[in-house]
Amino acid sequence: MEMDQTIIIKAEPYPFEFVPARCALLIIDMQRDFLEPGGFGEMLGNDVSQLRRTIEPNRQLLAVWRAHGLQVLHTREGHGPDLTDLPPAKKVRGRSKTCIGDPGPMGRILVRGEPGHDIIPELYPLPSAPVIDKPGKGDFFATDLHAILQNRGIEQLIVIGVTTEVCVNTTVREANDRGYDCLILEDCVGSYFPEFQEMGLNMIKAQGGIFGWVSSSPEVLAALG
Ligand code: TIU
Repeated sequence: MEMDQTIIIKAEPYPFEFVPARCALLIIDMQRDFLEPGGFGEMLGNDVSQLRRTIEPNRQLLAVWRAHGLQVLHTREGHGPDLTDLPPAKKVRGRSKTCIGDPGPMGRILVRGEPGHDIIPELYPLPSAPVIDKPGKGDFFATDLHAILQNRGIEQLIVIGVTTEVCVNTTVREANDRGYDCLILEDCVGSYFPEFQEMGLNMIKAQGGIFGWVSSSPEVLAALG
């Protein structure tokens, strides 16, 4: 399979056509604090197993994507150690006793440089892959992501990561408004809440694919060969 040829993948609401060389794999916020037992997500009472089921399909897809020499970008949600980029409204949201910036089970919660903020070892970025650090839920807000994608000739995104209804949905909407086609892989995105997983995907593919397409990693792996 030539990576500059168009590939067609079975997807909803209709097949997704893409040119791998112009398509990046965007891996959203697969961070220890969201996914690991004992992290921030679990501390808030969330069921991390709902996210952890995405690790193995993501790992397999990442390995194949890298083997074809295709582009990968990783993102991390978090804030600088002085918290100057943390809106006060975000800090106090949830009225939790422990909030962003406070000491947590894996260092200061969602602070750059702390163990819990980093990406899980199973999907750790190669030194050559851009890692976008972002203060918000959307990957495009207050980051260089759009410029990086433009500079690399990327027109389409395969989006994987967590969580489906929060950072994945926000990012797909931002990407759609900037002119990118987005394919979301349902086995590679996760929500702490099964009903939000289902509806988060439905919202993307409804109305003729209002924000993008939904498929699964086996379809992409089969197409790449
Ligand atoms: N990455 C991401 O989705 N951040 C969140 O805060 N997600 C929640 O579901 N809380």
